[in-house]
Amino acid sequence: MTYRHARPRTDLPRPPQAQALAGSAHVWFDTVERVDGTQRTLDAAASWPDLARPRAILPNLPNDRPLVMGIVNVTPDSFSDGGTAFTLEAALARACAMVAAGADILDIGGESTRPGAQDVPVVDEIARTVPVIMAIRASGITTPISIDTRKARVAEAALGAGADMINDVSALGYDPDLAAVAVASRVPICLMHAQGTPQTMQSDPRYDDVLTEVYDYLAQRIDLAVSLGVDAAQVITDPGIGFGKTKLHNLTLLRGLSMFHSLGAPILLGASRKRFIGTISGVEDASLRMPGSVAVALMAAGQGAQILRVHDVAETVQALALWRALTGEGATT
Ligand code: HH2
Repeated sequence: MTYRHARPRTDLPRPPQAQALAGSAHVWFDTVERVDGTQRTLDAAASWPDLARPRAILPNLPNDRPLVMGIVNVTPDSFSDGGTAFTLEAALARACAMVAAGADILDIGGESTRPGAQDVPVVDEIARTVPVIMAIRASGITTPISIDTRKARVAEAALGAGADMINDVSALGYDPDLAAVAVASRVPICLMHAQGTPQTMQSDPRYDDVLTEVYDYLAQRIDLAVSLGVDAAQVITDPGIGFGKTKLHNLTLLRGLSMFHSLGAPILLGASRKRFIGTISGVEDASLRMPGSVAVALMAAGQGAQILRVHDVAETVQALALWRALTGEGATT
């Protein structure tokens, strides 16, 4: 297997041979590292035009800057904010505040997938998420909504209530019917890597080479989705930070994140408030991990990630506004 890794840069001015990384207005590359076993070769960016091609994300959203996806967990037990948006009123208020703070997408979830979490029955997950989506739409908010679920029936109900995208942390591995929902609705679907299930994933995660193994897995899941009738242009990929990964696995994936552009799909990254941020910064309380989360979001932005899934929308939007002003072509004028 040969891996192509566009080396991301944001410094200015750009040399004439610079290419926009996956259509980014801020991240560019002029070199692609080709890795085949132990052999490493450097190619000019122009040899690989697919790496410069803009990715389709969601209609009416820009695809040349990182989008901020605000997390609304309608759960009693999510790892950092469980119970804080568990009523309809609280979830709606959270969604409205995130939109006012500049969220580009809202990700509504009714089942925690934190390590050790138990499955939530379909009827309960629908009862948690669908009224929230309906209330958001009834309030006049048109911001695209993603439904964070592994289950076909939940996705179907959420799309019927006004959701625009499916976020499946099992990458079609949990519910065999979910692909058909994506095919029929034609909405974007995020396929995320996880090793194991939420019940088992943090017991002893192991990889020989985490970057290439996660890459290979996502490539296989994209192929599977396409074989089931999903349009490749619908697929969004996610390396699954914290899902069956140690601190070192997470850091390796973050450092190598831009390699995932060669899968041809937009990259979604969900690192917000996760354990490795607390471990590295010495902050045990997950709700206090905003600064570390913003640091990781900026690192991901610098690698051309298209969607950043975060709890702290206002802070991330502010950080990205500065990052955008300091990078990108417009920054020179
Ligand atoms: N992480 C979580 C949930 N959904 N979806 C994607 N695509 N990527 C992620 O990294 C991701 C995700 C876990 O975070 P959170 O929703 O805050 O917690 P919980 O699962 O406990 O509700």
